[in-house]
Amino acid sequence: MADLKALADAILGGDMNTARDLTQQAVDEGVDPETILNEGLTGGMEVVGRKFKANEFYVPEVLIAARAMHAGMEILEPLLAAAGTKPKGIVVLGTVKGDLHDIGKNLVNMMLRGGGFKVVDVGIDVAEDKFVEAAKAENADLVALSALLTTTMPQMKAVIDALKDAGIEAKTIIGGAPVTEDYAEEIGADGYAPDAASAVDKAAELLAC
Ligand code: B1M
Repeated sequence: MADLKALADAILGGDMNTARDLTQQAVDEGVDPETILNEGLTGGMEVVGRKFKANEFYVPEVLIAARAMHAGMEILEPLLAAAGTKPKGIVVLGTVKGDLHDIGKNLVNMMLRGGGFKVVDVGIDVAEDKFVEAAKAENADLVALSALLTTTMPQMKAVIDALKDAGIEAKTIIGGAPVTEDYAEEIGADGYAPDAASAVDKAAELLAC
């Protein structure tokens, strides 16, 4: 019988093959894909996020857990799409113009996906007009900005201003090593998250989901 707790544990342990097998088994046994997602994959990633925040997990463990989650998601995604299951929200995510750092951004991407959000990753060195374009095209609920350099932080304000000028009502969240809660307030961002796991909590808070 499908064991979603074992699936969550496989995610936590980064066991990609077991995660894939248990997801397939649950699907074959007729378990609702959304239940498999919420109790198995997202359930596992939630614990990963908590451990990461508590410094019990480090970047490699998170990456390995995310890889296991992706193995399950590959099976579930077409089924969820066919069933018309809506993500918790649509997030446009990128590293701002002039900044090539993407490791933190990619972690945020994985954690948000693990948390049930659809993420449109626009990449690195992304100018404000590209964020605006993507937010419009995707009908984004949230625009998430990463910056690792003190010299590129001001670009976050440029993006937020450009979104406002374009009349886009998506919420904004910022993060990255030099960024602070105070800076988020100063530039008019709706939220700040110090790490990838907190980004999921903040996204859920901002989108009330
Ligand atoms: Co660069 N670099 N780097 N670098 N680099 C830093 C950031 C730096 C602190 C190193 C230092 O001098 N001690 C320094 C910045 C100084 C400053 O501005 N105050 C620096 C510099 C100066 C530079 C260059 C200018 C160096 C040069 O060429 N002279 C250059 C700039 C290039 C550019 O971007 N235009 C440069 C280049 C590079 C590499 C390309 C070599 C490489 C990037 C590779 C890559 O990303 N693919 C690199 C790296 C690896 C680093 C360090 C060593 C590590 C960054 C990292 O990936 N950390 C970094 C020093 C350090 O941090 N120890 C450094 C791991 C990652 C998981 O953490 O990205 O902080 P982080 O993400 C965290 C949180 O910040 C948060 O969540 C993540 C984890 O939970 N977070 C968010 C991030 N984005 C978020 C978004 C959110 C929420 C949370 O919501 C949307």
